[in-house]
Parts: sequence; C-alpha cells; structure tokens
Amino acid sequence: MTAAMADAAPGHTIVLADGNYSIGKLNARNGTAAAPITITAANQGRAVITGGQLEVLSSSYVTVSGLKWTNSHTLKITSSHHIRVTRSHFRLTESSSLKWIIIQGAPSHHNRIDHNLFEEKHQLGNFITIDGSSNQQSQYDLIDHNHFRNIGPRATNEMEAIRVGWSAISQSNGFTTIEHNLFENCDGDPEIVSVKSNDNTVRYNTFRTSQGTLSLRHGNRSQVHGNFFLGGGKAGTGGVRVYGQDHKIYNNYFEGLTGTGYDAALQLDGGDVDTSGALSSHWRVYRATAVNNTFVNNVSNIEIGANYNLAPVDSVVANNIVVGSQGKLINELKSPKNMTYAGNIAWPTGAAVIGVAGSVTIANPLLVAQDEVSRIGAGSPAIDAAVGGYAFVTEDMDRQPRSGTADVGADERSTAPVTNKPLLPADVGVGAP
Ligand SMILES: [Ca+2]
Ligand SMILES: [Ca+2]
Ligand SMILES: [Ca+2]
Repeated sequence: MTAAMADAAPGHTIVLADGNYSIGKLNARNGTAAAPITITAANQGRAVITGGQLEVLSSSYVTVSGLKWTNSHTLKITSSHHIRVTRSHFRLTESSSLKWIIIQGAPSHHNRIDHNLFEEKHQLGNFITIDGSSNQQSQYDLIDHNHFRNIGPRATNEMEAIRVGWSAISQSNGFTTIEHNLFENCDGDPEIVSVKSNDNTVRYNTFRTSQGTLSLRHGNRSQVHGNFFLGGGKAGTGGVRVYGQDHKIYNNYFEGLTGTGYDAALQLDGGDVDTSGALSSHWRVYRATAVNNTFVNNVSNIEIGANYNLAPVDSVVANNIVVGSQGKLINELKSPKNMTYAGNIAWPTGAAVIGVAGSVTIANPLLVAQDEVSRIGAGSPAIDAAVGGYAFVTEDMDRQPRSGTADVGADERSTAPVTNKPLLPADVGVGAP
C-alpha cells in the first residue's frame, strides 16, 4: 500500500484485500474531478486500519472508502481539497485525548466526510474537527449522512461530536454544511456540535437523546433549519444555543428535551462582550431570527438571556408553536432590547404559563402525533396564520413547500411528499442508500 500511495496518479484505485493494515501519509498526490485517486476495501469494512496514521497532505481529489479504522492516530486532511472520506467505520483505539478526523492547514476546501459510522468515543477530542490556517477556516466542507453515537461521559469541554472552527479563526467564513446526520447519545460536551466561524449551515439532522446543544458559539450568519431534536426525556438534552449576529433558526422541531439554561430547547443567550472583545468571549446576540419552529413538551422551550450580562438585541421570535406543561413557555431571563415577538402560538397546559405578554396567541394548535413528530391537524389555528413574511421559509420541516401564507410552526399542513424526517440508523452511515 505504501508504494502504491507514493505513486498514486489520477484514476488510480488502491484496493485493500481483507486483512489488517498500517497506513501512512499521502503527500502531494492529485487526482482530478473525473479521475480521483481512490483507496478502498475489496469488501466493505473488512480491510482494517489497525496501525499507523493517514495524513492526506497537499493533495486533491482523493477518496478513501469502505475501510474500518481501529488505529490510534488522527486522520488528517491538511492543506488539501476535494478529499472524501466515505462508507467507513471509525472506532479508534483511545488511551488519551484524540481527535479522530481533522481538516486543517491553508487553504483546505471542499472536503467531504459522508456515510460513515463514528462510535464509542470515551476520551477528549472530537469525532470531526474543522480547523484551518492561523486566520482562515477551511471552506465549503460537507459533513453528511454520518451516524455519530455514544460519545461520553460528559467533559467540561473538548468533547464535541463536531467542532467547526475555533475562536481565533471565528471571524473567517467557513461555509461548512452539516446535513442529514444522526447524532445518538452524543453526551460528551455541553456542545454536541460547536460552530465557531461565519456562514455555516446545519440542516436536516436528527439529534436523539444527546446531552447538550447545537451551539452557535462564535461567528455570525449561520443557518440552523429543518433539524429534529428528540430528547426522549433524557436528562440534560437540549436544542440550539446562540451567540453572535444575524443567525437564522427555523423549521426546527424540538420534543422531549429536559435541559434548561445552557441546555434549553432554544437559548438566545446573553453575551459577555458586545460587538468587540476577546475572540473567546460570548459575543452578544444581534438580529437573531427564530421563526417557524415547533416546541413540544420540553422542560424549557424558548429562553432569552439565561447567561452573561448583555441581553439579545433587535431579534425576532415569530411564528413558533410552543406546547408545554411546565414553566414559562417563553422565558425572558433578561429583558431583550427591541425584541419582536409576533405570530407565536402557545398552549400552556398543567402548570405552564406563557411567560411574555403580548404577541402570543394562546390557542390549542391541535397537534397530531405521527412518526415521532407532532404536526398541525385539521382546523388548527396555525394554518395560514404566520405573520411578517420570512422569505427564507420556503419549505417546512418535512421539506414540503409552504403554501399560501405560511402556517405557524415547523410544519406546513400539506399532502406533498415528506422527504425530511427524523433519521434512523438505516438512513445514515456505511449501509445507507
Ligand atoms: Ca465545548
Ligand atoms: Ca399555509
Ligand atoms: Ca408538513
């Protein structure tokens, strides 16, 4: 394998027979879009990397496919582009902190990590880390259709399933997309996924019984939409936590989450700096737009400003459905500045209360549970009731088109095909379509 890797040229395929292998570096080997360099297993999962370390360095158009990884070193993609890691099973051997895959160096871009299983991580470090140069994150990387499961027990930090960017490069634009992934029991860090740069998209993922939140920790202009957060009543399960400017959170579905504060279903948090300060700070929320989400039976639903001193500014919480039986359904722990509440429908049962005055309609949205989520039923007051018009809300959580005036909440009542739903293990990972 070592010789074949050293001589790899466009269109070369290195096929590994069943067995155990030690792997090394791939340095300055470039395929093309039409003729990539491929390293693959003759039989999926039966060529096992038990030793060595793969670093793909200063290379392009290389696909690594079908391998099982049980070695104990980080797979590095360094200063490379169009590198793909697919259909592989990662269950590395850990004795101390270990990142499993890292994309790094300048200028990496357009790498893809897809259809893999990452499981049983019990030391510090991420399944996937996207870094970059000293001032620019790798750009346009895609993380899709992976199955991430069983990371823990909980550490205070550095054990996110995925970290995108970091504080020192958080003012660079990542344009990362994280989509169609399943996270199960990813309990290692208060942040299941930590986003730390600008212009990233997290969509169509399913988070099951995972402690912590998808955290927009640094950077601006990220979009979080069409995700399912299903807590199953497990302790510490959360949704989305937000810092920084101009984020959009829409068409997400939150049910059975038990977290509060840092781990609320939606936390538009306070900041400890305003529009300048240390890059490692919690930058104040400006102009967050949280619209057309559905919250069902969470311990805490929408919270504003639970932590740090500077409350959100000029933000919008509109056209959401919140149904719950405890606490304040919308809970202002600090008074936001110039917050717009409009078009929200809340239905407090049991001991629950609305929590904010005005611009919230108290009505039963007539939810009907089916296939793990609750959608609005016939005659729901949510139908065609959205106000304000948010042009980016063109579909619903099912990826059905919004029709006429948008319905309130994540669901549009529609007979169009449902193409986005809570992901199951068969929908992701090495065996998925
Ligand atoms: Ca963290
Ligand atoms: Ca409608
Ligand atoms: Ca729908």
